[in-house]
Parts: sequence; C-alpha cells; structure tokens
Amino acid sequence: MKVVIWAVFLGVLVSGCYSVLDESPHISERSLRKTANFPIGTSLRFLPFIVDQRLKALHEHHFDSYTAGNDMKMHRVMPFDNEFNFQTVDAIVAYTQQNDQRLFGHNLIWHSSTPKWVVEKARKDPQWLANFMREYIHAYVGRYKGLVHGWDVVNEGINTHGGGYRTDSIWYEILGEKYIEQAFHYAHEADPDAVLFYNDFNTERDMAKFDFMLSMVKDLQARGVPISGIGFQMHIRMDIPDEVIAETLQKAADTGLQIHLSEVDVIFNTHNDSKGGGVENFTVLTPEMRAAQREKYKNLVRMYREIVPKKQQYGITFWGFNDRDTWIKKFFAMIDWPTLYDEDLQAKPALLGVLEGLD
Ligand code: 9MR
Repeated sequence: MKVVIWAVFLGVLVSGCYSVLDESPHISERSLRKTANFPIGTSLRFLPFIVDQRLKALHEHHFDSYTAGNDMKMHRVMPFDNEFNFQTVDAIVAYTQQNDQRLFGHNLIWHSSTPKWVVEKARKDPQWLANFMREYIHAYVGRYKGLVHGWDVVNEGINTHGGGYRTDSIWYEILGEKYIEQAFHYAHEADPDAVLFYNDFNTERDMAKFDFMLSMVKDLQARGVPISGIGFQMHIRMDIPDEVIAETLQKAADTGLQIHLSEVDVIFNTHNDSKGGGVENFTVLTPEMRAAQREKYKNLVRMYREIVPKKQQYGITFWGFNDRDTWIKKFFAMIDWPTLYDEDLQAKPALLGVLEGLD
C-alpha cells in the first residue's frame, strides 16, 4: 500500500500539476545551457526539488544534464536485502525525459553508499559479494538502458590522500582491485552504449593520487576494459593553483577519454576531507571574495574548454547550484559559499564567471 501511495504521489508531482512552493521567478541571467556547447549539469535531491517551483525554473533555465545527488546510490535503490526500490529513479527518468535533459547515473559502486546489510553479508560470504555485484549492476544498468546516458561506475576507489587503492572499502577488502574492472565489464554488458566513468576527488591537485589514477586508468584501457571517461569531482578551494589543475586536466585528456567535471564547487574555507573537519578562516563573504570567486569559476571553465578537446568534453556538472542547499555546510559543519546562487537563490558573481568562461 505504502508503495502505491508513493508511486501515485511521485506520478502527480512529475506530471507537473502540483505546485507547493514559490511561483517561478523571473530569471534575467543568461542561460548556462544555451551559452555552453557541451552539457551543463547540477546535482539535485529529487525531493524537495520537484516541488520547489523556483528551483525547477532555475534548473530548466540553466541545465540540460541531471545528476542525482543521492537518489541513485546503492543505499537508496537497495536499502534492504536484495530488494530494489526504483520508484524515485523512475520518477527522475520521467522528469528528465519530459524536460529533454541528459540523466547521469551517480553511482554504481562506492564504499560510502554501500548499505550495511551488504557489508555484513559480504564478510560472511565473500563469493556472495562477487555475484551480488554482477547481478546488481546488470539489473540496475539494464533497467535504464538507453535512459541513463552515462554512469560513475566506480566512485572514489583510491585512497583519500596519495596513491593506492582505497582499503576501507568492502569491495576492495573482499574482491581485491579486480572489482574495479569487473564493475566496468558488467555495466558495459548491461548497456553497451552507456558512457562509463571512473570518478574521484582531489585528483586535480593531489599529484600522487592523480598519478595513481592515471596509471590505473591507462592499465584498464590497455587491457580493453570498457572505461570511457574520467570524472574529476573538482571540489576545489580558492587557493588551489590553476596551473596544477591545468596540468592534471591535460594529462587526463591525453588518454583520449571523455572528461567530466562532475561535482564542481569552489570553497573559501579549508576543509580536511573528513566529516566536520577543517578550519573556518572566513565567516563573511565580502565583495572582494565574490569577485575573486567569479574569476576562479571563469578560469576553471576556460581551462576545461581550452585543454579538453571538444569531442572529449562530456560536460561540467555543479554539485548543487545554490549556497542554501550546498552539502559543504552540513558535511564540514562550517559556513561557506561554494556555488553560483546565494542562500536566497539570487545569482552571484560566480555565475557570471561561468558564463564568461563559456563565452
Ligand atoms: O552531496 C552528497 C550528500 O548529500 C550525501 O550525504 C553524501 C553521502 O551520500 O554524498 C554527497 O555527495 C558526494 C558524492 O556522492 C561523491 N563525491 C563527494 C560528494 C560530497 O560528499
């Protein structure tokens, strides 16, 4: 019964005849999607997004690619032992189809969104995990064949700092490094046309991590593993040097693979990559900081366009597009202003920076 009610609720929302929050705002800023000649995306939480008319209007104005911030992760699509729950993903597919937006699948295998029941079962029965991974990817990618354009097949499989495979992952612990290539094979078997990414963070600035990723990716390519792209999450900070970003982008582009800036935001304060960790150096956003952030965004977009050959530009996806909903504040428990729109959903100079970078 609960399932039926939820399905009807989502159906009504997606059909567009349900309006709960604000009316559509007038949007005077130029559209990102119309200015760019590659897809421009953002991550969203389907609820409350789908009932927020202001967010929807801004989204439809600026973006032609949709990434689920959480809704497509394993702990959301299979919260309980072997029971898929595809309701939200089905609704997202319907929404993106109606709005002619590319749907990007984030993600298939990620240590951090692996449900507890999977971890517990895997420790008892290692062989079960190998079968589960194959069946999970086949069923999930197969269901959305032709509907989900590309996938982050493996997310954050490398240690947080420096090189080496991430060891605090049940997938690595039980299956060893082979799980990475197996995941790509299974995804390709289920949808041969889907664009398949390895996605990670800090690879634009941690050279040891970048080098490890690059040799891993090159090895996968050399052995015919069906990897089609590299995702740079690109959660950057104002003081990450552009030259370093340019160098890593160049080397990644040299692989010939698709390059996705997959989770872009630009913070001021210094986080340390652990939940609640970091130093809050800035508590007020000054006009000078806003102007500097505009420049940073412009440079990032310019570098992407200049360094990555056109046919390898999978697109730029922002990890949320307003400072009200950004993950940064919750995760690091500190104030920051990482995105293109402010807390009141007003455009920041950062948005102009992206537009300038796209011009
Ligand atoms: O923004 C996401 C946050 O709402 C979730 O609580 C968290 C855990 O699922 O994941 C965040 O998104 C992460 C993404 O999936 C992978 N790269 C890092 C992102 C920020 O933590």
